[in-house]
Amino acid sequence: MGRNVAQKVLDAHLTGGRPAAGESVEIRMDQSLTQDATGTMAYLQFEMIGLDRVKNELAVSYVDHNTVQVGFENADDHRYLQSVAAKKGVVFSRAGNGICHQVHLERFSESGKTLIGSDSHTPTCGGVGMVAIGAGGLDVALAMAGVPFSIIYPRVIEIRLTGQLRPFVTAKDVILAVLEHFGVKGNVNTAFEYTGDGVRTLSVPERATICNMGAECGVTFSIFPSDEVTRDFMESQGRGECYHPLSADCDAEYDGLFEIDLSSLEPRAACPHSPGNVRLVRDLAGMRVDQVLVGSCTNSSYADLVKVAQILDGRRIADNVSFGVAPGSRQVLMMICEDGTLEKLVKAGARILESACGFCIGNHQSPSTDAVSLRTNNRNFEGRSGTKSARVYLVSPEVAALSAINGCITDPLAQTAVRPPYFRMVGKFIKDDRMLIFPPQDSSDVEIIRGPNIGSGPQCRPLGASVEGEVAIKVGDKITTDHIMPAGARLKYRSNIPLYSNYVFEPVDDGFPGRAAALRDSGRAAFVVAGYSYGQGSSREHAAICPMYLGVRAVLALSIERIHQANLCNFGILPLQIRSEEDYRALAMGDSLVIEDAVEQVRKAPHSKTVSVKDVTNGRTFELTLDINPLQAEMLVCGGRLNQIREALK
Ligand code: MIC
Ligand code: SF4
Repeated sequence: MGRNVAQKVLDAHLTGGRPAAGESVEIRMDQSLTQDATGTMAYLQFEMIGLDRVKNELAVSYVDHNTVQVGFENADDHRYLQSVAAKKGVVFSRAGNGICHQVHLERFSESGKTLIGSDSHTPTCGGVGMVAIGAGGLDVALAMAGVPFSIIYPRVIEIRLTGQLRPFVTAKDVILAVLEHFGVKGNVNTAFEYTGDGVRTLSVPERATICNMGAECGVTFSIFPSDEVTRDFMESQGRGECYHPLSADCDAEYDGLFEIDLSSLEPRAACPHSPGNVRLVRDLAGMRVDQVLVGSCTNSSYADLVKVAQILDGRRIADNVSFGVAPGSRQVLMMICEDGTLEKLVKAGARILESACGFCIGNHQSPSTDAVSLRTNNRNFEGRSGTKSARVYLVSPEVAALSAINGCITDPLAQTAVRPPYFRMVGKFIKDDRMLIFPPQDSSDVEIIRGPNIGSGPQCRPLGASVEGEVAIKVGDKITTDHIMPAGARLKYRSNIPLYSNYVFEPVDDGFPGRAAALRDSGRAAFVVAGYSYGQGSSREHAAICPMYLGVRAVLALSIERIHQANLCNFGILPLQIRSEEDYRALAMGDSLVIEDAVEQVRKAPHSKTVSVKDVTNGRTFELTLDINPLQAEMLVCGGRLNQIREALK
């Protein structure tokens, strides 16, 4: 039987397990990336593992999230990251060099390779035919130590593209159509593979936009074949040797099919407050907008900004709109400086923002109260912009630019005032890697610099014979990691676990840290009860580390998203799946729960898939699903993956 592209890359990197959908397998990860907000913890944990140098082919540490530097904390993080990178053999991408996914695509991606990154949008590099997977910082630290990464071998869904996009219809509209169809939940242990004649009509940055937002569906990764378009892109980056042709066998099989006719697609928008809440732009046309922002790892490529500038050329941003543009990388910024694009943007009234995550993570540019904000990024969770009452719509750069001129959401297909922009892929990008610092061969005299913001790595306690405690919070469906561990103004505490823990569940219930810590200090465990899709969104392992620090020992949820489920195991928190909505309703805040014979039950879980929990308050015993592999069972018993590794090294 033939193999598809996803399977070919996975199988070439398989180090353990059977390559069949649903099986637990181990994959060798060639490359790794970290960003600063997850990176400090990743390198603190890499240090705890005790190796002198990284062992994978390429490790890159980016600084792109915390670049606002109000107070000393961000800069302390940067200094630590730069010094630990030099010490451990990691390439360091300085603040100002751009957003990790954009820079990695431009400067390091290689078709047919595997990449693990401590950021959920790592799959962006699937645009050149990489299996690129987002994970928690500890999993990336382990990959840097040469440890294979465990995943469930995904079922591969074919997304067949036919036809060609019409003017003003974009890659963003393709992925929004995918999100409309698949939604933001229920796609775990799945990969999306793009096929069909339409593929060759899409440039690499367009393919990258599509792979980037596959993360919003919750898939493990998205992938395109590697073809002449990929070759031209690599050559234009001066890296022709990183192109390797890759296509599916003609008799390759898939686990499902979704067809998109690019020619009949229309512009779309993801409406508040979920990337899965997709509607046609034409149905929203006329809505007044207060803010328009172009940027983020989804839509900040050179092509995106050139097209925005063409639309704005000779025009002016509407008086009621604040318009900002953040180029995705220093390369993009240099390109738009040279070709006149920057001038067009500035003349139209754009506020030029740093090449960084910035507004996307709520670090700045929070909209005004009740504002409508149109953005080209990938997430519009409530409050993520920094303004709880704001309504964020996710759109293509083209729709953003037109709406900025008109002051209201504009359907590009229903207007004739502005001609469609045109972009032909350039033959040569500016290649200037001077903001990358390559590690010295001999780092024996490099000193790791730890300012006061650099705390220590996480310490977890082993699982007790039985676990007794209380439901310290009960939440509903689609609780994102932004709800569990807010970013924005709190992002600067990422390197300090005790401090950051004071903000666990802040947007939902700010009394939680106090209640959980009181239980912990009286020797009892805290339990979290949740609905469907708990932990969707980012890869931030702090959403597991900080609850662990506060004494949470189990999350009981109707379903838990992939990366978060792995992070919970990594930090010794049992990810228990509630089997029915009736059981969910029966569990109340404040209930006393006991998991008897916890160690024994967890050790049996890889086979039994079951853990029983007694609710002492209402006298019921619940059977919950614990879907873990034997490695995870042991890490839960040891009190997390780090304890397990250190035991093994003894
Ligand atoms: C995000 O887009 O939510 C982030 C911020 O990039 C996160 C990582 C983090 O929380 O640091 C992600 O996507 O994993
Ligand atoms: Fe940065 Fe936003 Fe991309 Fe996350 S989604 S990596 S915050 S640009």
